[in-house]
Amino acid sequence: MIPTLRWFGPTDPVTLDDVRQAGAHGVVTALHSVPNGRVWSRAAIERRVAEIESAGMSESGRALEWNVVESVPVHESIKRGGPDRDLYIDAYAKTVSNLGAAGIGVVCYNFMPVLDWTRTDLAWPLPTGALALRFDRTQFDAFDLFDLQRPGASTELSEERVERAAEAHAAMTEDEHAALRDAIIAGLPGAEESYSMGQLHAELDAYRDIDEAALRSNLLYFLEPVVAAAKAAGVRLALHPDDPPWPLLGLPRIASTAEHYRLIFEAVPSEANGMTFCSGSFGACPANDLGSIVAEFRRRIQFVHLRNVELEADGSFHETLHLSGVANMKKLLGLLAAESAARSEVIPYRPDHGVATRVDQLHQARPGYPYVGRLRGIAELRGLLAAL
Ligand code: DNO
Repeated sequence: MIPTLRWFGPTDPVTLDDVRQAGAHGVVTALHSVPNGRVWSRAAIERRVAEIESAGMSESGRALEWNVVESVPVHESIKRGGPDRDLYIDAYAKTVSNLGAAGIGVVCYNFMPVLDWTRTDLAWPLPTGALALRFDRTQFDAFDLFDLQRPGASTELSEERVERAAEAHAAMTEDEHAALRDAIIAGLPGAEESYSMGQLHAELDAYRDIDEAALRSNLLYFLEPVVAAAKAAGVRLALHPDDPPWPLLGLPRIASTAEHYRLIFEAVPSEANGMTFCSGSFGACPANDLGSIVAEFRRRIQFVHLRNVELEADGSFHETLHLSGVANMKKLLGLLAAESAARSEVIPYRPDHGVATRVDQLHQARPGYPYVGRLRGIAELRGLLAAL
């Protein structure tokens, strides 16, 4: 398998030298400055390829390489099935063709409506004092019910959850309210959208008539032409699971479980229609059996995110060190490495997120993406693979 690290482009305080020196052979990045929905031009892609290759040698003995795009964002109009979706689908297919022409083989994307990945707390102290990301179900409910005041929220949630959320809401200071709101709607790294409360209401309203079946049919409508373009360009698409893997704010979810992926692969069987296996996203739901997801979809897995979570009694979870938590990394890496060895195209993986260590806390870093915490992650994962 190919070790990679995510790099957010020229504005990232973590540099390509840092990426090489961490032991990554590949870079996972995107043209984050291109507005969502526009075509990524061949020239802009080639410039980024050249920038990465000219950074120097990786420990593979070859130049650092841009292996995976994470992500080409899917425009909301495509997810909602809007009247102008064909324009955006066409632009997406062109971007995929341009990426393939530049030799980039994997495109990671997600199909979560409105919000990309979501956490409520970006600095949750672990017992050692390192800071991790956390999703607190009660705090999220409190935001939904009392801050956003989403119509329908109180009827969807159980009485007990509403009561607990009311208590949590009343106990929060103004600063805590603001931090919670920011964590949820300001957009975490890689999420190309952020919203004001008014915009969020409008976005949610636009999904009023879209249930799980409608959202899935919008995904399949998008996949038909885009998978064909990917196949022709030698690109494999890799759908990232929902994070967290359950509905939020009354919005449907269609990539949270093995059954969800089965439906997608049965409908569009082309091998260019693949999965990003994310141990942390799937792992946040105890009903997801990580080993059997890898075993069932191993042929479809084109990219791997490795991180770990600890589950809390009420359905909350927090992120933790790569080798401790619900995911048995030894077992998962064993299965993934065997699959990778059997292929002509080796599977790229990256340590997903990392805790903010004391040193990281002295520097500016994107939530979940501090350097030292991820350096520890990639080192532990490479060590485990070497031992296997
Ligand atoms: C979080 C990432 C996500 C991921 C997208 C994929 O750290 O895993 O932002 O990149 O959901 O499109």
